[in-house]
Amino acid sequence: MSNIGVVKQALTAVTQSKKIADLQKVTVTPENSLKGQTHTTDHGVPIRDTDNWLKVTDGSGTGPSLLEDQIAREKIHRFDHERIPERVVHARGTGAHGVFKVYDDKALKYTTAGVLTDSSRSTPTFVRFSTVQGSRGSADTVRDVRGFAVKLYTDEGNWDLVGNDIPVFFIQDAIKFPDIIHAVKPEPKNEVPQGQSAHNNFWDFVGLQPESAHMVMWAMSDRGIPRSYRMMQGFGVNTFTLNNSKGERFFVKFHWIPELGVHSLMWDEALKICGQDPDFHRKDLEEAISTGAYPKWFFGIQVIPEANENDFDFDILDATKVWPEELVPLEIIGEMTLNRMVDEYFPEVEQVAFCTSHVVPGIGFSDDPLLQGRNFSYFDTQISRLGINWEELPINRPVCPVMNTHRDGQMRHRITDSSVNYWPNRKDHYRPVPKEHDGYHEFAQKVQGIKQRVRGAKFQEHYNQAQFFYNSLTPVEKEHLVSAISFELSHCDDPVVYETYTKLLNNIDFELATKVAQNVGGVVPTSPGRPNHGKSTPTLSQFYYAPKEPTIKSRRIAILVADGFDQAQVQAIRAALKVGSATTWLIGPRRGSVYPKGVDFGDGKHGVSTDHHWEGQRSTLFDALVIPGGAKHAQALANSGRVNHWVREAFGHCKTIGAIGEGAVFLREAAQLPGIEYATNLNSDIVVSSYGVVTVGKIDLGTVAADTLKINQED
Ligand code: HDD
Repeated sequence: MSNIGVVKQALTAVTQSKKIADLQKVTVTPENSLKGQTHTTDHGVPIRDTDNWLKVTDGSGTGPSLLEDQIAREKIHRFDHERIPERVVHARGTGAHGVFKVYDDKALKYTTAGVLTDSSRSTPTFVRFSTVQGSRGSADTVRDVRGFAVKLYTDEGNWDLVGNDIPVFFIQDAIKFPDIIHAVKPEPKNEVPQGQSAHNNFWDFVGLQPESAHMVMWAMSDRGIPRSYRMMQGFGVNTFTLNNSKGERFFVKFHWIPELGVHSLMWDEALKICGQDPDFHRKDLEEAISTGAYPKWFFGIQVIPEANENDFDFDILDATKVWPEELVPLEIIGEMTLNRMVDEYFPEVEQVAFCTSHVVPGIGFSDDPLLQGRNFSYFDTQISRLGINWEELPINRPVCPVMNTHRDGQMRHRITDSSVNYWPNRKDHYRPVPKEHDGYHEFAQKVQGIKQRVRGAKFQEHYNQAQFFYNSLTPVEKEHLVSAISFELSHCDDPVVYETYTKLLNNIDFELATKVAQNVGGVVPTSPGRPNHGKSTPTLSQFYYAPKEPTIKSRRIAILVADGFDQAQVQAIRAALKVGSATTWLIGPRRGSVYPKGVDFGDGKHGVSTDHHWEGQRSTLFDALVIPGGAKHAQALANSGRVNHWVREAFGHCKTIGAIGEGAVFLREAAQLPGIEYATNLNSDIVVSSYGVVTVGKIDLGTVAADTLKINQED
């Protein structure tokens, strides 16, 4: 068994929950019991041969295949029907199991929901992360919004909190959802592009629908290219409500904040990873969970008492607006940890189905017009994807009792042994919960008005918060935003589209509009479209979420080696990084044995196995890089064009690079990282230079003839 396998087995014990126990009832074939089991048909008949179709043959082994072969027919027919419709949005994703806990009962003043107030509970959860635009087989690291959908299997039923990694949405009213999605999806004429919003139709739509301006800023910021699903925030986005035992109602927004901080890829990295490892985020989640680096999020709520609904200059029911934390503080009340990957993708990740309308007692909806429409849409889409009995599927069914008069329909699994299937009935089956007890009840909201297709007055303002977000970014985040919008608009070839959008940008910020317009040939403004209000907050920049103590937990660190590397140094580095819970990966000239300093090449005994060949895994797939000493090894690195590119690329992506002795000479003389100071002798033990390049002069670097390290000019 591999190391990861051993760790996985050891971790299984701590990842049990009511939901896992429930799923194990249908996990009929745990992997360790499969060995040696007999192959059967679906109707259970053991079969002797699953490799050859029944034929009429004269003994030569060839001849026409017979349709009467029910075993072959079953195999092919099952296969023909393996696919179900992919999700109309968020088709590409991955998922994991976990647990949710609250710290105390502080939220009792807002809600009766046990899941939010009972600290003795460990509520099982399943989370599905996703991209939005691409189809099921698209790449993970595209620029896009990320879905963050959480199913909480509470004692009072399932609560689905179906959010994103961005706190606002493109549109205010659900009736516009088909328009925004048609616009962003591949164009109808040619079905391009895949996994991209960089095309005419998306920018055409958002240019004409300015309520999207705020979310476009977020999506084009570094939030659109997360480093990992584990390193992004999650937001319920819509305004929900909480009800307490006194009959009071509060408006609420839900937040997830990652323990590891919010981190992004560089755009150049993201583009390359799309090709080098399209499953980068899926694998990242699996690697973290299987090595015990369980991803964790803190859970927070922003709460507004009903009486204060109208106290703000924005409408708190408008999903294109955040509630600034300076106005509505974030209260952290719990946490969620993901601790178990799925056993099989399809029945768990593909069949999991979320509905915003699934809430539990103590939680309710608001008149947020986006949420109201979502509450219709999700149930409907699950019927078309999975059929009317989708809630009976193992991953979707609650861990508390389910009992009602719903019956029949395709793929019904439950058998209810009752002679009545209606209420009221003479047998007193399916009695609703008495009023004085628990059970879901709607808040008695007074509603009166005129039927109209309209939006509230405050819904008409679209730029204040887009500007607020832009103002809150650090200079480097602003630079990335300019580059991102420029990339996207450069992919639009209709001048009407990029001219319209650059004009719109001038309503957000003059400098932003000018830079983008100059880059893409848009309309360069001569004066601001509207004044910049100058307001900002630290809480919108992703730097705000850096962990209090810097951590390398679960980071992937490459150690570049060639024959002749210093093994003692590598062992020391690996041990030190393991203490910080990082993973280390030896990258060498070949996957197989590489021979350390002082050992004969190919001696058959002292080789060290590398994890990857340096062509096989590029620097983009790692967070940092270490180059140990060893003269012969450093020379070999210097001679490889690929290695030089590897190291320069890591440097270009601002990755931390460490080098020791001859490794540092290689950096200085061959890779020639610009503007860096290096350790040059034994006395300058360690030099931390700009851009996170750290060199250690364990040896007198002066003794290594610099000019013996030459760059291979092929690269
Ligand atoms: Fe949605 C899927 C998030 C608005 C209609 N949505 C879906 C998923 C996420 C979101 C994370 C994937 C769930 C999964 O992993 O299975 N959607 C959002 C957020 C929104 C939002 C945060 C704005 C606040 N969505 C929205 C609107 C509508 C929909 C306004 C329709 C009126 N969304 C759907 C859907 C999907 C979906 C078509 C496709 C697959 C599914 O529901 O299960 O019904």
